[in-house]
Amino acid sequence: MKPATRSSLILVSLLGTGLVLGFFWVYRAAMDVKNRRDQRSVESTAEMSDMVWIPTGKFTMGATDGETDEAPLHDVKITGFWMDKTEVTNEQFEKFVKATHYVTVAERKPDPKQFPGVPEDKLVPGSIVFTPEPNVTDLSNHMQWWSYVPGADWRHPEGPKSSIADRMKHPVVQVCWDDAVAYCQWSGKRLPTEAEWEYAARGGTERAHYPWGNELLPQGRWMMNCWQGKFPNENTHGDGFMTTAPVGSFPPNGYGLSDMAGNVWEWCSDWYLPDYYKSSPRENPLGPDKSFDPNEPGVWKRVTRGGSWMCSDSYCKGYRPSARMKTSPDTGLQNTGFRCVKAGTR
Ligand SMILES: [Ca+2]
Ligand SMILES: [Cu+2]
Repeated sequence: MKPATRSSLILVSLLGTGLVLGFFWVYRAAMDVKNRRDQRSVESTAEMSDMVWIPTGKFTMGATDGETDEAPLHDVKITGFWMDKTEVTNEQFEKFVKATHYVTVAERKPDPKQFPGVPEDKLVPGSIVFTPEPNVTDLSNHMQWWSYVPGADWRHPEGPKSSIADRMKHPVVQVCWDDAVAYCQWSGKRLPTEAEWEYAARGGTERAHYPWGNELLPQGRWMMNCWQGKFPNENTHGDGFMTTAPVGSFPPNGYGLSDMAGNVWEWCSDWYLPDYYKSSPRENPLGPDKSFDPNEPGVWKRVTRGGSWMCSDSYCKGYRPSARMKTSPDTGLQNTGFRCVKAGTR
């Protein structure tokens, strides 16, 4: 699904309109974020049984049958690394929060400096929740199904009345890039680069459409948690899940990684640049040193990968291994989480 940013949605929720006006402030906010680095204490809790070894190798990155930012196809060499078998769960994230008392961005009051002119009492913590308007027909405007909900955060993914009590094995959501980086640092790991992520997602297949091969429904079976029915108003949950699914509910790929397609978008370390592949290094690319999203010029964004429970074959196909998404680093969403990687040897 298309990205939405925390800052722009806070502004929309406060002002009704004013998006265009908002871009200036969003730009400033993004620059602040860019210059911020979380210094959290590093505590090693690496449990290798939760990770799999992704072997050194070479793969063809990108696609020619996807969006323009997936092209050109190019060969990339990747040095082997460890990767979490699953997306980080609510249970795992709770351990981190208990140990560090970390407060996620969604739980913090928006910085008044980013919203000049907005009364202080309107600046309340919150995050971005899937709230589809009835009878959406034009899918070009994501504001029809995303809104800033006060009190929404990782413990309350749909707002203050929701709970994760029966979802502890589900991926944590409503965590922004900064939160994900803080978790990775605490666990002695880091976020994957976009290239590492795609290499791992392909699971040893060569240019396949999906992490398991070329067929969407092998033997008529859903291989991932995505969206069935007419998005965003009809969710027939043919795969068994309305929103997120417990991690590992579907068969793992060739490297033993679960949910590399669907469930939640996963944060990568790279800045997003649509034409990066034209000039990216062919060995362990780390991403560009700047960001640009033609849909929201001025807002620096980080890459997310893998698609989510909101992606459908009739619309975005975001779960293909080559599909690229981008979100501003201070934005948490109900369909976005992460997993970590770690350098080393087998
Ligand atoms: Ca589903
Ligand atoms: Cu999508």
